[in-house]
Amino acid sequence: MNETKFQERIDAEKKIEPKDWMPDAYRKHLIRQISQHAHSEIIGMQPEGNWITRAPSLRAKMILLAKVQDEAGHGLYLYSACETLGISREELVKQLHDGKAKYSSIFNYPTLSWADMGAIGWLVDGAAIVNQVSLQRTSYGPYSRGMVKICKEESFHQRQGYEIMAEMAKGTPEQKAMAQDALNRFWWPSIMMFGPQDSDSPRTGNAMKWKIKRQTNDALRQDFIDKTVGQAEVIGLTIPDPDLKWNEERGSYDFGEMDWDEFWNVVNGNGPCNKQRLAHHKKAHDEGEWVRNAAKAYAKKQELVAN
Ligand code: BYC
Repeated sequence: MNETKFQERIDAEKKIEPKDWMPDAYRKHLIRQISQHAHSEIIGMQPEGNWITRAPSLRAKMILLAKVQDEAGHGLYLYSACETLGISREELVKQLHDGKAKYSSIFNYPTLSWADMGAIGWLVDGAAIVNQVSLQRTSYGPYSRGMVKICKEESFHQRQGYEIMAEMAKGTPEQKAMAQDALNRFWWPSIMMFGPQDSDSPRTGNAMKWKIKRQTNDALRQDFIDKTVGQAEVIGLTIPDPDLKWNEERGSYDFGEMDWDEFWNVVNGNGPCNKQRLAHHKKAHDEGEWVRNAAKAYAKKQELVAN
């Protein structure tokens, strides 16, 4: 297969599978995106893991534990999908530790109160779903199939977050204020998850041509905002954007300017928690070395027994 045939296949909505011929640039683009997605799931366990020991009830603790475990599972599906492109898990983790691979900007913000668990589930998982529902139709087979399973679990996550916010919003004035404060802090970083504006997004051109991305950053961001504003209204919370206004003509909400300096600062490693998140990952990785060695030794033994 050559590049023209490859593009024809993409245009005909046929999936590309691991053993199919693909241009090197397509393979590299996918390795970058899928690995960053995997790292986001794993690093994303940290801000929520922070609240497992302080959940306000046994029920809340069980739900949060299950959610954080799900995120680990999502990371594993995504690392596996990425490995089908011919890169090892060790190399992927090394790229994360060396700062070569990114992970979602959102996880570089601290979680200061229990309401932040609500805001993350509602907004961060909500934003992730909007992106991932679109990625279910991505052109690379293993990534696309991984997204189907991940989206099912994400909808449960989104609802658990919204439930926390709804409960707190109808609680005492202090609880409602905590929920509003979490929304105030997480709103802008959540809509930044969709990446830079289309005019400033160097990867979008190829991603759309190869149908890796099915919608642009701005289209997905708009979709998320349009879905979420009404949900805030239902529970009596206010989206912290004075420019947010329904635009009858577009059939969508207009919204205010994001702080792009803040966005790039966080993406480039200088957000409030970047150093802490990476240091924690490295420490956990080092401490887990004996587990990886034991697993490898066991696999080797099984291989010897089988032969
Ligand atoms: N954060 O040309 P662009 C979750 C980078 S986690 C950091 O638009 P692209 C969850 C971008 O990588 C959900 N970096 O790039 C887990 C690029 O840099 P490089 C995570 C960002 O790839 C636990 C540069 O900026 N979801 O579900 O076309 C608990 C230029 O950007 C960000 C995914 O990863 C950002 N926000 O578009 C709860 C989805 N935005 O690589 C929830 C898969 C941009 O050239 N990924 N950059 O050095 C994607 O859909 C796309 O990669 C993005 C960016 C929309 C993120």
